[in-house]
Amino acid sequence: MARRLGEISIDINKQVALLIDRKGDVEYVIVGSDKDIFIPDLARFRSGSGRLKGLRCVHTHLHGEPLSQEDLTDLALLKLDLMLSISIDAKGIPRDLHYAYILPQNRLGYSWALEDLTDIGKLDIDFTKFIKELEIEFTRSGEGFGIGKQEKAVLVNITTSTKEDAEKSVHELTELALACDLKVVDCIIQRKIKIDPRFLLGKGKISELVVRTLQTGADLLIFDGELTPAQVRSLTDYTEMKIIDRSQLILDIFARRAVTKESKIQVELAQLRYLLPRLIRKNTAMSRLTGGIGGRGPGETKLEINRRRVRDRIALLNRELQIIRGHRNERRKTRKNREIPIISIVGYTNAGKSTLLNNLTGNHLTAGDRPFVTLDTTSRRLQLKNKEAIITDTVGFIMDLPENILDSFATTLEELNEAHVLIHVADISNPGLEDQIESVNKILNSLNLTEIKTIVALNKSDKISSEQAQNIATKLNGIPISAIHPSSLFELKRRIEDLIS
Ligand SMILES: Nc1nc2c(ncn2[C@@H]2O[C@H](COP(=O)(O)OP(=O)(O)OP(=O)(O)O)[C@@H](O)[C@H]2O)c(=O)[nH]1
Ligand SMILES: [Mg+2]
Repeated sequence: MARRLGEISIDINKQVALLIDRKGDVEYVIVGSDKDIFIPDLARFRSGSGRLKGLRCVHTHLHGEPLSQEDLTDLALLKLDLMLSISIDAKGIPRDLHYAYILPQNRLGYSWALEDLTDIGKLDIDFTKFIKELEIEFTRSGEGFGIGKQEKAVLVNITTSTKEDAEKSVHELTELALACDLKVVDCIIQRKIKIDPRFLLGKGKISELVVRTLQTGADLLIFDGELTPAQVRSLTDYTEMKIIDRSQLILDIFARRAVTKESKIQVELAQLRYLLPRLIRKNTAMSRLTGGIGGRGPGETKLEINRRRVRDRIALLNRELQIIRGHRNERRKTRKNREIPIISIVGYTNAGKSTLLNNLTGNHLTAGDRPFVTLDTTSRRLQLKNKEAIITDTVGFIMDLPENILDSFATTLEELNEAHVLIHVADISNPGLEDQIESVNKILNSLNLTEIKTIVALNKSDKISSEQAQNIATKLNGIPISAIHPSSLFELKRRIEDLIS
């Protein structure tokens, strides 16, 4: 077959390639140029997580060159079993031979193995045995893909800012992924001067990424940041992987945590708003497949209906929210008539807001070392020296809170307007403390809440030395507290009393 390929290649002065399956059947014959080949879409062939495509590419090279960078990129991106080139001499006779395959684990920094043979006659592999053993090794390095229920994720951060910022951001993304019950198997950070608008990464980096997902048996890639619908599509097409972004991850956590009717509706609204522009995008691709030019294909009609359904659902949910809020407004009015001061706790997620409310009031709201435990606003009575107040716990904030979430929770958060005092709780032990305070302030600013008297409570000060805590408190003009030690709340209570009397 190699001889025949050589004759044809010389005749037409073009590379010729065969894609051969595991049974040895030729699935494709591809004619390229004299320097390269273009492999068609192989989406119909198998390739689950951590699995190879089941196809090997055997092709001719006309100028005695070894495997090209593009050959190796194809190997990785298409998850081919093997990429093999045969050099053809001027008479079309096969001479030396090069092949490469993806390694189950990086070896000496390389993600693939390259083999060169000076003579095609020396080629001696039992391919069936070879590929079986390779896949067994993949299974092992991916710790048995498909067996555990927990999905595995590779995190990807592409940034134009500093390495430290990227690392902090990835650390937070890891927490978010854990909160979604995902297992983080790898993190990739790439700093760039300019980010490619279509794929975000260079081709070489993407193929490296795909190899890493193969090696670790990962099921999905999570991009740190928000991807446009077009980016999700081109990345999905290119890598054949499930791609999600940070916003989607946050939406997912909210969906898992929502307990009350109100928060469930708010989260569903946020999800639908996130989905809507993406549905429209899919529509164009669909109509290309199903509809004729200018005509309304069946697929298009169906998606029109889907879009209308989404809009109808959004309208319905909005009406339900109105009703729920009506009830709450009543309650709030009675409170207002009695002129009870309201203190609202705000702050970054996981800062200890619920723990603080519990210890100030002797309540038992759910607290936990995960982001977004609290989604609902809860009010409790707070007995001060000679006054009674209402204290409320709210949903936590996060850097770059997705717009859809902020919109959906806007009305809940507007209630903060009625607060006489805000307690801004921040985690003093977190290396990102100042960034977190700033992003909370940004959100407070966008909600027009900067006029309200605010106390900065620097929580978890038990985790650092008291000297350190005092220094930070002076610098940021806050009160160090430890919500788990009620005895540390004395100063905070005194300040609250001062502000509401
Ligand atoms: N060491 C220490 N841990 C604390 C302190 N306050 C809270 N924590 C812990 O921090 C974690 C988060 O506390 P929560 O009260 O749930 O935080 P939150 O701000 O309500 O978080 P979300 O509702 O998820 O946004 C929990 O595991 C608490 O036990 C503290 O003063 N010191
Ligand atoms: Mg909470």
